[in-house]
Amino acid sequence: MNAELSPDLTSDPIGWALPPWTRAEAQAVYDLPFNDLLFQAQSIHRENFDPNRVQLSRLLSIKTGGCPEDCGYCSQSAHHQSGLKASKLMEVERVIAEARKARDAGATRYCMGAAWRSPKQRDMDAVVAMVEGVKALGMETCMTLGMLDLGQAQRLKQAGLDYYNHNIDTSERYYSEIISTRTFADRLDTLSHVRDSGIKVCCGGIVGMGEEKADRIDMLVTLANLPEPPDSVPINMLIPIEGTPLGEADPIEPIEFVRTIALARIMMPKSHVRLSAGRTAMSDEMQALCFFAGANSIFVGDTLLTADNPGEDKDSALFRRLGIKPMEREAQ
Ligand code: SAM
Ligand code: DTB
Ligand code: SF4
Repeated sequence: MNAELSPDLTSDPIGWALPPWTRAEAQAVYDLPFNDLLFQAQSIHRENFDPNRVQLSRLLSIKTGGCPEDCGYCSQSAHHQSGLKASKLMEVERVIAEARKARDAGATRYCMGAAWRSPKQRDMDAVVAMVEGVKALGMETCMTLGMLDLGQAQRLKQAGLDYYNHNIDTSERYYSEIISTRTFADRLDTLSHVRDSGIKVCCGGIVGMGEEKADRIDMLVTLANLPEPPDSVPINMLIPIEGTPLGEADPIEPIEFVRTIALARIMMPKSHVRLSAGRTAMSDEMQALCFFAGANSIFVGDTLLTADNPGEDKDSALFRRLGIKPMEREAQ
């Protein structure tokens, strides 16, 4: 490793963790001996967060399937034959009732996802009513509805939306291998509309789509070098879905996945790093390593949007064994 790029392991860990990051600097960190990488990540984590608290988010698919986009990983794309049944936009009252159940089970953030390229103007009233209703329950609100123009972002902000999830998914170089119906630049445009409207950004990606190590590193470099790093960084491990182009993808090597989490923590010290999709395929030990590497948020509940998630009993048993407690809601 180039000595100049080698992080100084003896200095204050946050001293060198500042943007802008170059790929070479990020790669030098990613390639550290595993114990040094984890020690750095955990040290930075402790400077910024309670190491034994993990934030709990709950997902709901408010509009499932039939999506016009062709994302190669997704069960909801109309371009693939995943066998998923498409449904219409859910009724506002039902969304609020589901959110109440999630709140009573300990979730502090409610994330509503729709299989849209972007919301139609005619859907905005219902979506706004969902934000207002969930907010009134005392939960943080998050939505992921595809691309937004500035006006739509401002309207959601006015309704009280706290977070908008919009992932860059992978590196700019690999993006067109996975999605052809929109570009990496389209993603960045929506992210700037969200940021400019004052909504907090939730943005991350997927690991295990056949990408190279350089793609994982470049994805994190792009995120860390945004005008502000995202408040929340979901790192998903691909859930291979039968009938999609990535249905037969080889699983990511677990240590590579943990390195990706650690690098995200080091490059974005103040962000919540979410150990997102794919936990059903992870051992408890792998999840424990991810928490040690700085992951401090998860999705709870039996289902993500369409795919399985470990469920409350498994997660509370894991938390008990690890001495982890749910994070309180952030003060508003
Ligand atoms: N349609 C909206 C969009 O694409 O922005 C929102 C919903 S989309 C399902 C949200 C994110 O879920 C995607 O950007 C992707 O990162 C993640 N995701 C979808 N399918 C996945 C899978 N099979 N495995 C892992 N992550 C997945
Ligand atoms: C994110 O990064 N992961 C969540 C959330 N944002 C919307 C979605 C995961 C979806 C997993 C596949 C499914 O449930 O269909
Ligand atoms: Fe549609 Fe989002 Fe799935 Fe892509 S990831 S196909 S945009 S629902």
